Amino acid sequence: MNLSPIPLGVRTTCPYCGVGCGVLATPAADGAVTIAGDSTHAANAGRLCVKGSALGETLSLDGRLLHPAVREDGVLRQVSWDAALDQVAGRFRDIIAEHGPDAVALYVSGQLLTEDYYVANKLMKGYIGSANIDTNSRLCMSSAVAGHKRAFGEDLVPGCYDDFEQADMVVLVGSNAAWCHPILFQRIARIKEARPDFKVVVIDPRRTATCELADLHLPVKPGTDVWLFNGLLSYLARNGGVDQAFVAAHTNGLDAALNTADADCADPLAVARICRVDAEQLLAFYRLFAATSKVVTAFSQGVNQSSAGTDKVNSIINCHLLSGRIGQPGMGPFSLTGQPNAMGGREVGGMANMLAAHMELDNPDHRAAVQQFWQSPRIAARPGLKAVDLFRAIEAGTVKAVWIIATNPLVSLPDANQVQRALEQCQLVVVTDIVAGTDTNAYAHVLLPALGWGEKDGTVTNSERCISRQRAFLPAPGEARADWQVLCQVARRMGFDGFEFAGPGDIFDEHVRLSCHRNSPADLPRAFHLAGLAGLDARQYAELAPVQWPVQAGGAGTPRLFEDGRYAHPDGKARFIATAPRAPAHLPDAEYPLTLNTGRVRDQWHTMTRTGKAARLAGHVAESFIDMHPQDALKFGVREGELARVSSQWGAMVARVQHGGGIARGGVFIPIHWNGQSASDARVGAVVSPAVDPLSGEPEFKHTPVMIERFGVSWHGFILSRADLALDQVAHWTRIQGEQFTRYELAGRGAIADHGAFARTLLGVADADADWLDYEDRSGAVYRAVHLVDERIAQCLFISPRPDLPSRTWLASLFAKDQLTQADRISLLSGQPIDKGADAGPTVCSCFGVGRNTICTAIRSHALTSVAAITGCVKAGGNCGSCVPELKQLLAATLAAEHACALD
Ligand SMILES: Nc1nc2c(c(=O)[nH]1)N[C@H]1C(S)=C(S)[C@@H](COP(=O)(O)OP(=O)(O)OC[C@H]3O[C@@H](n4cnc5c(=O)[nH]c(N)nc54)[C@H](O)[C@@H]3O)O[C@H]1N2
Ligand SMILES: Nc1nc2c(c(=O)[nH]1)N[C@H]1C(S)=C(S)[C@@H](COP(=O)(O)OP(=O)(O)OC[C@H]3O[C@@H](n4cnc5c(=O)[nH]c(N)nc54)[C@H](O)[C@@H]3O)O[C@H]1N2
Ligand code: SF4
Ligand SMILES: [Mo]
Repeated sequence: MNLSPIPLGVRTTCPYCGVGCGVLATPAADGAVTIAGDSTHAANAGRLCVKGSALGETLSLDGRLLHPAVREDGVLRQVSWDAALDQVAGRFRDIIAEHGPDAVALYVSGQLLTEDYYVANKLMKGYIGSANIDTNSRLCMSSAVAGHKRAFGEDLVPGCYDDFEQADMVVLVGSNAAWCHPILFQRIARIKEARPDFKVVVIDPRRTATCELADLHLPVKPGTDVWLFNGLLSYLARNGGVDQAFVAAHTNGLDAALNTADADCADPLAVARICRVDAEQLLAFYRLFAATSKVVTAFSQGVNQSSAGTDKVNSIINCHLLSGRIGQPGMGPFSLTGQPNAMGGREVGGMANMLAAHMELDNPDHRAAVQQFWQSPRIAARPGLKAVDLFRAIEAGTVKAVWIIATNPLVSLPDANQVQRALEQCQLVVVTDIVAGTDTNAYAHVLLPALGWGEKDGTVTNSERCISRQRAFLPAPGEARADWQVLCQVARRMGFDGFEFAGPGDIFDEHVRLSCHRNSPADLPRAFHLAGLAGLDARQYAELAPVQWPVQAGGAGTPRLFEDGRYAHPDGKARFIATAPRAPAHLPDAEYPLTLNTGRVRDQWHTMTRTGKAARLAGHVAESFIDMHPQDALKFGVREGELARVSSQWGAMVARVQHGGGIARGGVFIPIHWNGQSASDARVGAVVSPAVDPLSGEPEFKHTPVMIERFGVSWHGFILSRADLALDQVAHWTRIQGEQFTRYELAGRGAIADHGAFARTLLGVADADADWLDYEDRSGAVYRAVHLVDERIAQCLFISPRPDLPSRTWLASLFAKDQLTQADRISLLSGQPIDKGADAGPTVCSCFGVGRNTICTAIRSHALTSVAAITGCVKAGGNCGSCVPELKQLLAATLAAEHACALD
């Protein structure tokens, strides 16, 4: 019998957020990959959010960096690996010989695998002998790390996801989990459904999708969290919220912390005024917290990314210590990690002020222990430069060579124009990436192609300390190599031994052994260790099942820390930290009167190098936007749907104004994702303040004083085109990936003398005989053109003096047709579908491509009253569930509108 082989899925881990979901990937012979959730992985039990579900659509090789290249006379030329590696090793060696080890740096990423990260850190700290290795985790988790160390003596996340199930209340502080940690959020949603008494509190200046689940939303004034939690500490102390026995036995420093809290925050009314929240609501939160012993306080970038980020973290932990709500099921502070391996990077000490395996750079015994273990020629003697300072040192010329791996700092660092200046004049910029055209790559002297997700092997650690394998299921494309391998090859060429690893399993084993090295109570104890994973053979490493560290000698993981009340400070106690509240580094003034907050949208990942490839993910939020209060828009003379320019003392960007995000007056919110590849000038990093937290060095991404003004244009337009276009001639453009086309939103200045000629130039249609239809209205300002090839639509362009252009969703549907009908042609030129139902509106459900108009029509015409009914009717929300919070909003809004009509 001739049976075709049944494709077997490969178990791996999602490369996006810190929830760390298990993925089952099944490649087919034609290269397509079927993606499903891994039902055996505890983080997600088979579920995936929309980004995870769309992973298969991001794996094509177009746009990939496949060969090493070196810049000669300003032009990048493909070279052999040998030539590229010699170049990197040789120039690093020369610069170190001339200027010392601190003249070179690595800037790496929480998206590296633990094995890659381990090798990078070993090379820099143990062999080059400098600690100038920092990472984008500086922009992300460093305040949480610093807060954990101050409170617990080591960077330890006490709890686990199961604590959410066991809790009676979850407080989400500065976290838009509905969009940023969707699978964890859905888990909370299911708990709430099963137990309606379960309380959810959201503390966020914006009314985010996460608020859909909230019993209470405190829309705090940005930057005021320390006041709020100091106020809670003070309230608990005065209202019977103290676990005296716990505080006495297991903590230090309460008096100082409480005195500090009482000094400014003893009066809830005063706190409410400062935090700009309703006093009754603030008190309601304090009472709820006091009355509920099983509370998890989960926090993310609204906490960490602040010039008081570390204090924000400790002000939260203080409240859990005071009430003894830590180390037991269903309670504790919980830092939500951002990147898939934010935690793994911390295990290997990937930041400039850490050493490997939770040892400390400023501890001479730790330095000696690591050097002894590595048998390395040297060990960095002092902390290196943190990210923002590192790029300043590059601009100042003290750091002369930088190797950037798996991060895109030209987009993601604050004061991003400074990063550009730094890289422009740096002697040697090496970049390892998987994508050819990133904003950062444009400044590389050497470009090295890395293996991407699905091609590489190693481990990652998620928010709950769970180590999971990422496994390869695709062949290596082009000449791409694994990051660990490239690092080892450069290290060997620099003349260093200690980098003879046969594969990631070997590196993992060394990492495991270092975690156990001299790790005993009498020697150099650390809570972090992986004793139970020592000596795995190749098969055991290949089959490694998810496990939470610390991993005991028998192999058992540890879901929860501090159950015995012992902390990692030498006295075994946790510490209260006095957190005196202070204002953000830069406050609005007459010149920059608004406060810029930045963050994420549901369907994009960071600088869009991967999610930007999936048409399914582009429809939800197609363009960058400036969300603001309608009255502020009036005040500053900008209008919803039109472009505006936002500027700060550091830089400027342009995006479209919108309302509806629940932004209080005085604030604007702009997403972080758009960059020089996806828009002409929407890079918000250029605007963001480089102020940092003095302890953690984490930038204040959420609080920059800005000005907003009209971005005056005389026409608006858009193009859908099967071919990619270069659009230098227009004042503003955004590029959006469609199913079978690329969409460009455009705006321009000045009168267009000859629309036909202008359109043909933009679309690159030189052939006078091309199948070309166009229409110009009598005013001569509204113009439409369609270019057909073999009866199919190849390109279309619409221009108008107003931004109210035809529906892109409707036009997109024409690209699926093999032949346009006469009716299609007529509607194209009249700029509207003949069948009005053909306009689905902007995508809400990305999995099934269901638009807002479709959903609202269904709600109205079928009198739907629940999300389940919407799903039953139009499928929306029936797969990953990421759009459920928005479906609830639409339901409420549509029902409210119906109700209002009924009353009329
Ligand atoms: N879709 C998507 N998901 C992601 C990512 C992505 O790029 N896209 N990235 C991942 C990464 S690396 C990270 S770090 C996480 C980030 O996850 P989150 O931290 O949840 O996301 P952000 O949108 O950066 O910011 C969270 C919220 O902080 C609020 N905030 C701003 N200022 C303050 C303040 O002063 N106080 C309080 N309490 N809140 C404030 C903002 O309004 C925002 O809603 O997301 C991860 N998940
Ligand atoms: N204004 C503002 N800025 C922010 C934030 C904010 O909230 N506001 N958040 C900050 C935070 S929390 C974060 S985490 C950062 C994220 O910022 P970045 O790290 O700069 O963003 P990514 O787009 O994830 O960059 C990852 C890069 O690595 C490449 N890559 C992917 N896989 C691999 C691989 O396996 N190997 C190699 N070598 N390369 C690979 C990708 O193509 C991409 O170019 O942004 C920060 N910047
Ligand atoms: S929640 Fe979504 S993005 Fe995050 S790990 Fe899970 S599937 Fe990936
Ligand atoms: Mo992050």
